[in-house]
Amino acid sequence: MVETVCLFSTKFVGFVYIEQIISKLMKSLEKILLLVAVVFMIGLFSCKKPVKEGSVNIRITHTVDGQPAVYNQINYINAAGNQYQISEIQWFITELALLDEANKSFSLMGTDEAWYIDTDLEETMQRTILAIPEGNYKALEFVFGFTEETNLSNRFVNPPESFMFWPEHMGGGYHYMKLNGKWLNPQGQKEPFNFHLGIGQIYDGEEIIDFVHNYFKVSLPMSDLKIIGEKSSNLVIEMQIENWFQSPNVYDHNEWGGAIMQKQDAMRIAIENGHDVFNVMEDL
Ligand SMILES: [Cu+2]
Repeated sequence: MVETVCLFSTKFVGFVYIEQIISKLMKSLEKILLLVAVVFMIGLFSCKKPVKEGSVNIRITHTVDGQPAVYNQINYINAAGNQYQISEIQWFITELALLDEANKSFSLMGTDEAWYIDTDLEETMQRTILAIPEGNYKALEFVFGFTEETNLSNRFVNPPESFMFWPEHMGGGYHYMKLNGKWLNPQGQKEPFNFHLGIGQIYDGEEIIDFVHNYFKVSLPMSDLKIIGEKSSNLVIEMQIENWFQSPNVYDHNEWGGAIMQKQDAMRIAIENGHDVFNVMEDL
């Protein structure tokens, strides 16, 4: 009897011991499975390579006949034969974007953003855009001025942008550009011109019967801009001032006078001439 009890208890102890081993093995197996799962997940994520990003620095330059513009001197002659000078240029770029080789557009500014450029304010003449996906880009695109949807009155509350307002009764919103200068009139006198572009008006006599949104989209081909991760590339957007006045329409200050904000015909030919005003170069 005693023996049986002993035997039983030995068997019992042995059973408990095996159970403990199995339990330990299970726990180890669980740990191994967890480890395998973690390693698998890490592997999965590391297979998807993170997109490398580079940056681009964009500088604006204004030129006349291929040379940097010189201000406040009657030193230029346009296609119409007007002798003229440039005093200052203030203008807006919106919807700036890069176009990649698959025609996919990468936006360089928010839809509610505008880049104000002013030849008297050096800090407005360049900007750096970060976090551009690595790749080859074939064109730079932007809107000259504002689209109808974004040209909203009172969107700028502070100068200098707010100084660009376009009078409400002429269509509101903002000037796309103020290109101010002087030309020598037929009497040989210096006369100021405000070559201002924005919303045009269609008149029936004195009454305005319609508005014209004169903005245009610019697409500037580049010879393959490479954005390389953690590196900065340099682009220059050039405004070739003389081209506002020459092709396809010869713009004559004597014909249009000093103020054109209420002359849609003058603004229309300026906008048509705008097709080859801009140029982009890679600054190596
Ligand atoms: Cu104006």
